Amino acid sequence: MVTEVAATADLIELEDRYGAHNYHPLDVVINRASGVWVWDVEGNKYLDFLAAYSAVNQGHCHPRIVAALKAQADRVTLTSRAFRNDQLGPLCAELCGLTGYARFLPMNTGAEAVETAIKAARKWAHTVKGVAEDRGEILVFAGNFHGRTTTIVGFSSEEQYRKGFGPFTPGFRLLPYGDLGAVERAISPETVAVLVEPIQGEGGIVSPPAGFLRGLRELATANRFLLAVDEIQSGLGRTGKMFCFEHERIRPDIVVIGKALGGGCMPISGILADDEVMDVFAPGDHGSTFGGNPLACAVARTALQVLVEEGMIANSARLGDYFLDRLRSLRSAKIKEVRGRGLWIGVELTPAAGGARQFCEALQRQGLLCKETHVNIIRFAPPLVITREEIDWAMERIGKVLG
Ligand code: IF1
Repeated sequence: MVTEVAATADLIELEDRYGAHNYHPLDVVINRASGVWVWDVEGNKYLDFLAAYSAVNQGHCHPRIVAALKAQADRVTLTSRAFRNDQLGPLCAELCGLTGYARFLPMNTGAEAVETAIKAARKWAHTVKGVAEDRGEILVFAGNFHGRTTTIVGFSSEEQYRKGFGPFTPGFRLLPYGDLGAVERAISPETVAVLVEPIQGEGGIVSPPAGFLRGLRELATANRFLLAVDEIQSGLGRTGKMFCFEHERIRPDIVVIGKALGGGCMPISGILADDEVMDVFAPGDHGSTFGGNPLACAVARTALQVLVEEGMIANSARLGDYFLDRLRSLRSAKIKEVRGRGLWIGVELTPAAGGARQFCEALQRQGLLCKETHVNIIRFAPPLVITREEIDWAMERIGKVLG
């Protein structure tokens, strides 16, 4: 097969010249991918250790997911919610069967699903709990990342995400992550919900102290506010369980999902909740043109099936432990800490190491793609279909670059 291949430099130039400059990507131009591997336009092969920030947990171009995409694309792709389609109902039912929640509300991007959780919590507090309109307060945590809308960046603790984008939505209170005492002191009759990542991804793969989520659950129940857990990145197998909150054996009132729900093919997100919360939405209260479209729903149904049927969640637990052990046994003066859960691992470098970016660039030259977060943290999050041999292959290169 002869394809026209533009040179890397030309494609980068086009993007830099005609695209907005809101990213600083590694200069690798990918045009093909399969499983854990991707190829650039020059034919170089790389192991993908980012997995599109956990949106391709099932591996790139999973054959069953791509087949579902193609089959559905030939039938019907979009109806809007003004009419019904034959994929949304089955997806909702399958998600509820898998997770034990009563209802699912579909959106497209993660940020939209978080916005949906915020709207649900506020309206629940107003109509069910009796908090005065425009008074509800949502508790959030320093180091959070929940998306890029103006409401969401308004409660970010990261200066860059906010600067210049105000004025912001009121009604959020920022607390130290992992500090149950601070949460307890912040609770008032106007507390609507707590919104939390079970592990902070953008924050640097930061786990709260054991018992934090369980403590939030207890405070939410005792004080009658909602526990909303953002599982957009941590969910769908990433940490070795379907949801990260399962490690603490709790059940949130709202679960926010996205990313891997679309199997790396389609943007699809949403919230899971029971009737008391979901019933606050009446026709016209909320929605989205593309939300619940049959193409995304068909893909999501298959994305969930392969995740479960092909043992990807167990693989994440097993190989995550293995990978973590191997990284921890690296003796390197550059490494300050190795942490994570399942196949979601952060390697924090010492300040003296000179920043994580150069190591990501060095790993790229070795055939391994990963991305720094903040200045000193390299994150490793391969597709959940990775094998032990592929981790060994990666470890050889990581050892070379960090050793
Ligand atoms: C980018 C970060 C990761 C998320 C959680 C909601 C969203 C995200 C826990 C919003 C999105 C993405 C966004 C992406 C990079 C990525 C990211 F570095 F920016 F923070 F993964 F670590 N909740 N995370 O992680 O979902 O609206 O993007 O679908 O470039 O902004 P979205």
